[in-house]
Amino acid sequence: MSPFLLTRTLPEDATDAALRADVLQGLTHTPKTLPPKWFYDAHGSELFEQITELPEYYPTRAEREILVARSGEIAAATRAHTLIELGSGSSEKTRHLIEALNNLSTYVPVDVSESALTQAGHALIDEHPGLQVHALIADFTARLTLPDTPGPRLLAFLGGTIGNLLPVERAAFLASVRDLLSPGDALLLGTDLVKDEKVLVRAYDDAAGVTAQFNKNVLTVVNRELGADFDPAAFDHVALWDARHEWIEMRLRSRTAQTAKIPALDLAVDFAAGEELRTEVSAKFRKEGVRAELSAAGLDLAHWWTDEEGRFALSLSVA
Ligand code: AVJ
Repeated sequence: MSPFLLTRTLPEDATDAALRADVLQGLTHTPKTLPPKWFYDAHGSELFEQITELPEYYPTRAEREILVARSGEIAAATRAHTLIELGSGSSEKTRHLIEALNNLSTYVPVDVSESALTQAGHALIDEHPGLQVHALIADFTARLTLPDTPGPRLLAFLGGTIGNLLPVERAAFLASVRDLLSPGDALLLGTDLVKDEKVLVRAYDDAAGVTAQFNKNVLTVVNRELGADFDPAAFDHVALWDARHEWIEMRLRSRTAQTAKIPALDLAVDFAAGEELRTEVSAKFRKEGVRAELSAAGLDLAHWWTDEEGRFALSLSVA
């Protein structure tokens, strides 16, 4: 069997249909919203890579620190033969896990980006002869059908991306993850933790303005894909801490009263001066909250690891 298999579970035009539906829904609703998944075209993915290297953006470094320190323990606890990774992107941090998992035969990266899957998949095969990579082009928030691969399986969802889901969406997501697991399988989940408000806000409003560019890039995506005429410069980047929900919100604030046309939807969207469009929720967690959410989905928290500074956590839970 070829060491690299690629399965498309999304129809070629699914992305376009989903974008149209999300933009129509989100921009005709009060308050206006757009889901964060549309940040990640090629340019947005490049900007996100830059964010992960900013001095203010600690989550990537903190999670890597935990993976470097704990991969051996994760391998011993799971003895996984298959590693499944949701939202694998460049698979950069996953390397530490793949190297530590002695019994690993198969890696299943799941991402919406075919180019990221192909690139990362071939690089990993070069580094690990004998590793089978079965990449899935899929949206991890949709119902997933996984290839039949040897167990025990470790399903990893890293980066704190679960924080992009609202609490009800998280519950549904964790329940569907639980359904994918068999006895003996495990979930490795990355969660950013509640901390000082200034540290959190700085991580989403960096001095160099990269996060502001990343935020505004969603307007560029809508312009290109749906023929819209948003002027990104007519919006300000906003990052704020919602203490009640314990999440960071990113918004785009309209500098003036303006109207954007979206021809593909036959839609004109009015913004009042100062009106805000919510583009991202990034929830921050506490150990007991994570334990409770896992438990509600039928998963038992077995290990909880943080970086030295206690900024970010990796949890291992079992079905
Ligand atoms: C990729 C979802 C984990 O929420 O921290 C980074 C995305 N947004 N800066 C996050 C993001 C603004 C990131 N996640």
